[in-house]
Amino acid sequence: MQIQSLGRALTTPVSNSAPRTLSSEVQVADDVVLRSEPQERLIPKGLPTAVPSGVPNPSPVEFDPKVRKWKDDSIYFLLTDRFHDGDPTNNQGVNKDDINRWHGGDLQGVIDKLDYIRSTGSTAIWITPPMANQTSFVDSDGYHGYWPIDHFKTDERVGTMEKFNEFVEKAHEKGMKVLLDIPLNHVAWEHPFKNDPDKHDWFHHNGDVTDWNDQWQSENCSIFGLPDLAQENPAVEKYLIDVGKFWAKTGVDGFRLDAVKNVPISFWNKFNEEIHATAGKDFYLVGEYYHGDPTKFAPFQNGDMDGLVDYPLYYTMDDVFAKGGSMRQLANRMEECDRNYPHPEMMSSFLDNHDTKRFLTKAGGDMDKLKLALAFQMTINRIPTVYYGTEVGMQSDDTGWSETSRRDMEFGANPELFSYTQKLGAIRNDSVALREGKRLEMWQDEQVYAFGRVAEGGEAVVVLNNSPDGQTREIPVRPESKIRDGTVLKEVLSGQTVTVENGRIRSQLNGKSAGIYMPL
Ligand SMILES: [Ca+2]
Ligand SMILES: [Ca+2]
Repeated sequence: MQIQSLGRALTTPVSNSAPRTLSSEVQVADDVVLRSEPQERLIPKGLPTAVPSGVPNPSPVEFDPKVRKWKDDSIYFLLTDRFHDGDPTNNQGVNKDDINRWHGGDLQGVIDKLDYIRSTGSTAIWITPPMANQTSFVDSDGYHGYWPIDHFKTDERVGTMEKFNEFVEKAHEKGMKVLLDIPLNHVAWEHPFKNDPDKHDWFHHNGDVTDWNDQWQSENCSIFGLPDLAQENPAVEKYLIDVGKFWAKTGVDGFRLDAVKNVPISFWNKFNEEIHATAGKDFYLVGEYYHGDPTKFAPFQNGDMDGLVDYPLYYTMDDVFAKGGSMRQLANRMEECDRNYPHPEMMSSFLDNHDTKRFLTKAGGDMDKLKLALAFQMTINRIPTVYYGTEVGMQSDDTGWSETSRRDMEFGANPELFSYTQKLGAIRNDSVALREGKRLEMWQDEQVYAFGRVAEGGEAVVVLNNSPDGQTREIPVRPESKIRDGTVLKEVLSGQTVTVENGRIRSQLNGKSAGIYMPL
């Protein structure tokens, strides 16, 4: 969550949303089998080990989402309220003419579109928090999910807990993982704990953050007056760990942890350790740390957080691909990030999200810039996250972009771009080199950047031309590569072939385009 996720003042209260006790865990567990053992409890009933007929399977990558490693996945991130309205009967206060109000999207809508999501090439779905949210706050609604008023129940506008369980089970049946977004920094203004005299010390009382560069303020002050939880209080720590265990037991495959910067790292170390102990070491814990300095990220991955959303790389992709900066800047940033991140392959790359202007808008609507950036994102050693609508060219407004980045999904808006996104997804899913290979620098100049991906089972060479004009480079093969003179490489986006000569790959690329070369 970033500042733009928030509203401005208090209005309509949500009725009697007292937090449930953890006895609800039993209720949640009804849809899963073998509840006696924590690890087995996480395996949904009827999980297939092969691709069912009629299910789009874009790749030979391991189908079973409980077996497939997260580093082999790619993530589709959607705002449930803005994706698809599959059940109009749960709509309350819907006003689709107002970008800040509820729009009616729900878990049934996501279930209805599972085949669509899978067809993009994505193998995991990150949804915004489904917890019960404060209805509204002055001129904004809690449609985004980051104003929890009860961490232990779903929001009825999003769907029942039974519907949530159905969503997780059906996503798994189609070979997709579920990444659940959880806000643990704060609660909504009207959360019943806020005015409970016994819970005064559950919150910080230091006013709002005024200096975002002050780490003490970031952790101990409020964001727009949202009651800021005191995670250093053992009772709060236990409560939030119970929240995590509650949702882990629904069978989801990981958490996206909101506002990591606003909570002490000591809490995250404890929380993540406990969740991994409950849900297994492969349960993906990825944090939102809003910072551009890669040196800040290592302590989290050296603790028990598997990955973070890669903001340092995001800023550089923005400078280079959207704004036409030098490819040397990108190469330098990749080197810096990979040197500082203990596990770069577990970091999550992104071009845009619900807290940023959409990439295509920053690129002035230039589709070739978006395609080039997507090609980079899908071929580097990160878990790629695609924000809903990117695949059909959705844009924000230049002003008011934080809200307009969250417009209703426009299915089918740009078939050509959709097809290109699908192709990139399939190329990544089909290639063990692109998913798991060691990344090797091969070439950098102002316009062109090239790197290799080398794995036991294959390799790939990626060349990116950021110039508006066509470019040709003769790129030396790395000694670590099995590619030799006479090796025929196929450029898998165009289908053209090139033969390696004199230890070099001759790459001819149109302006703002990518080449992904693989041995035939
Ligand atoms: Ca609905
Ligand atoms: Ca805080």
